[in-house]
Amino acid sequence: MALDTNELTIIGMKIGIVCYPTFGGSGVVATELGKALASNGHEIHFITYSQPARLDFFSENLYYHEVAVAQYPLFDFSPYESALASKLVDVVRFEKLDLLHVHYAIPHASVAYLAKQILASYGIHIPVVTTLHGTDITLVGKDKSFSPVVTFSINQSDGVTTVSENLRQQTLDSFEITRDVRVIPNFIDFSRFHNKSREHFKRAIAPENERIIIHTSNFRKVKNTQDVIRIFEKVNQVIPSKLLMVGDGPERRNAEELARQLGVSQDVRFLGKQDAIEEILSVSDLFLMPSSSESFGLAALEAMACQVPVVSSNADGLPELNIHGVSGFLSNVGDVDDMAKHAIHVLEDCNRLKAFKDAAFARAKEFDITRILPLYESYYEEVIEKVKKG
Ligand code: GMT
Repeated sequence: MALDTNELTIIGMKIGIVCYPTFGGSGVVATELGKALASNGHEIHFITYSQPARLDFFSENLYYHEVAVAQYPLFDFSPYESALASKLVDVVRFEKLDLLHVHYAIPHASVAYLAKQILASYGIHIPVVTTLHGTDITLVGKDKSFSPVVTFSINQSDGVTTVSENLRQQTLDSFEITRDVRVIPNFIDFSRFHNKSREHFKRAIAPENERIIIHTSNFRKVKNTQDVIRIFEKVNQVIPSKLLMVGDGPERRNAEELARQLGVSQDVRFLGKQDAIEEILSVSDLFLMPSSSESFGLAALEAMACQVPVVSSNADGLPELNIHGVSGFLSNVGDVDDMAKHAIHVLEDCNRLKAFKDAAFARAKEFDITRILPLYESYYEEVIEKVKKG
């Protein structure tokens, strides 16, 4: 770590990032953040149980440390937390990290606390920043079997961020928090997410020039994927359309079943998990997100960055992203009629659709990674300085 005396900012920090390496939003944010920090000259060490899905290129500043959990006949449940804590101790000591940034409270914040205590016995005081992403607070974290640990590990972190003001407020309302919590919203990297016109792909999906509606998620209960099908069925009666369902998860089967029951399955394509999501978004006209809970709505931001307006619920942090009547529309959770009405309004007129597409893109620009990255960098510096002063 070096000090740039002109700017008085710390450059070349060594940061350990802990996250879920799968397709979930928190893992995507953590990975994209690490990649951007690496491009900005910081040394980034991912410490996860498998290679993060979007860590798909070589950079001299990026390192990956796999957490391997030993198997033993006695273990009904593999002790992942102990393996992760031991790995954190090892990587912090030998790579001489300046800070650990853990994403998602359970179990990463509590494991970071354990690692911090062990490291203190070596005389190392590693600052820990915890980023809360949503369900770790709004769903899982509130469960009595987790809440004492969640409360304790948030309070013991040296810095805590949430991805929206709503999530910050829910954190303060749901747990006995004794420290300040900073809001740093989700972001988008426009070097990847921009409209990549794929006319041949559009023609293949919508040969009669139908409108293309899209939903991407992990098909969990909170995503209300059956509402996506219900909304589509209503829109399709008025405006000939196709629906692309991207992603996979426990609710996919029910959504497929409902599409058959409502007689729209011939117009709905379930595409499963897709890496090149920006190419599919780029041929789409409207994004549906009827979630019952959504701390921020990263998938909606990715759509907006590809000029796709959003019809969503008004759950949690969504109104902080989707501006009603500008980048799309907001409705109460479960109000399928209202969402269908808004979708038809956006789609029925070409000029209006174009205006919504432009406005969605302009809104997404406000979350450009070049605006959000400095917020994380200066927060890290603040936390490192605070821990140094004791
Ligand atoms: O959406 C999910 O269920 C995945 C989840 C995660 O933590 O992986 O996403 C949450 O974090 C994203 C990134 O910060 C947010 O944009 C999502 O809104 C949030 N999901 C929910 O709150 C349901």
